[in-house]
Amino acid sequence: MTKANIRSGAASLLAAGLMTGLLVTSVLAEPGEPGHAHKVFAAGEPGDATKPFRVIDVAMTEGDGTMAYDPASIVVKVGEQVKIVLHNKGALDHEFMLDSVEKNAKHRIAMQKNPEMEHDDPNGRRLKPAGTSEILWKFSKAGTFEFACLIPGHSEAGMKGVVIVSAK
Ligand SMILES: [Cu+2]
Repeated sequence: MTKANIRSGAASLLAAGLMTGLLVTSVLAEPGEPGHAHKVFAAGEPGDATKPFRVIDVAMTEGDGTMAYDPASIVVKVGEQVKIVLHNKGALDHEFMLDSVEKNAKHRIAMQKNPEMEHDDPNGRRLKPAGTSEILWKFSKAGTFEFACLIPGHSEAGMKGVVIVSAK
């Protein structure tokens, strides 16, 4: 193989890689939004800080073989905005993933394969011990949703809760 051949081989590999990348991007993107992956959430949508919101503090706690959120249930009206202020009061990392029961169940299985999976999702947080974080959320859909810690064993130990979004 001459040098020129090697170079063109590398170039076509690069081109193939770029094309694969483009293909993946176009599959993820919404129609009419090239390159912009728009995530759809089960439990509503990220909130707007310029609009009114209610503040709800949620503690992440550990007991004797148990883990929990306090409160473990939140009731809101459809369309309401809530700033959920999370406080990790335990000695371990904990998560808060706000989603449908089905999506959290799938995500929990993925976490079993990769427990240190990093999250950077508008609907979820992972907190270190003594950590705090906030999620401003608009509950734009009526229904019953779940918040859960998807770190293996945690929701099984009790670390899950429900959000009931009532119709007006
Ligand atoms: Cu946890």
